[in-house]
Amino acid sequence: HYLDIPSEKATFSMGCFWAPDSLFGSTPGIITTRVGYAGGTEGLIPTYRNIGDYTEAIQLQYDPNTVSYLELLKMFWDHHDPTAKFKKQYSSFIYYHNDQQKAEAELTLNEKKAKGLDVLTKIEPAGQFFNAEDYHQKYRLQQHKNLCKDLGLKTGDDLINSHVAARLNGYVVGQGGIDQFDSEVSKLRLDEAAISYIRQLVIKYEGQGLHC
Ligand code: MHO
Repeated sequence: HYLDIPSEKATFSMGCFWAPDSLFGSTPGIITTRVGYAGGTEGLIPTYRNIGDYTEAIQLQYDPNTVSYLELLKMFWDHHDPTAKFKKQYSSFIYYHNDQQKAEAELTLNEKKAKGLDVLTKIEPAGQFFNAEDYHQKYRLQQHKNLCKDLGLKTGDDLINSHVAARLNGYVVGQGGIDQFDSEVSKLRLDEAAISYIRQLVIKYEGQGLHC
């Protein structure tokens, strides 16, 4: 059972948080995901409408024996433009949870800079993470209301804590691809109707990339 698997946290900001939620959700080794707000002024309680100086962030629970932090960092760098100037809400941040993550984040940042890239990414210690509103959790999956209902995903907490929700939030937009879906589908304990519904979405959207 996945709850017995050793897990670590990773927290990234890389623009609108819907896309990395799907990107990482179907990545092997990711256990659960949640989207929220990080990195702002202590004492301010951020919301989507009143985000203050927080960034939209994704927090991952991952199994370090299956996916390394360096692999997650590679995905972080490859899936947003760290040289683009945005307002703070969409700015590029790595929030590290321990000294090793900090060192590896700095290593990869320095590699980018050594290539002459004007990288704006900041590396900061992970502070308090505020969950985003329920409708932002597994946003792509939530567009399939009947599927969520059939899977018993009713509340924001259901969506945050469910491994299956994390995987399907990627698969419904084609992330992970059909071969990976077929190879892990038996572990997800879905009924036949759900499997064929999701399968046609994976096939339809595979390779089309992510957007917000
Ligand atoms: N363009 C998107 C951004 C949402 S994101 C969670 C929208 O406003 O619908 O910041």
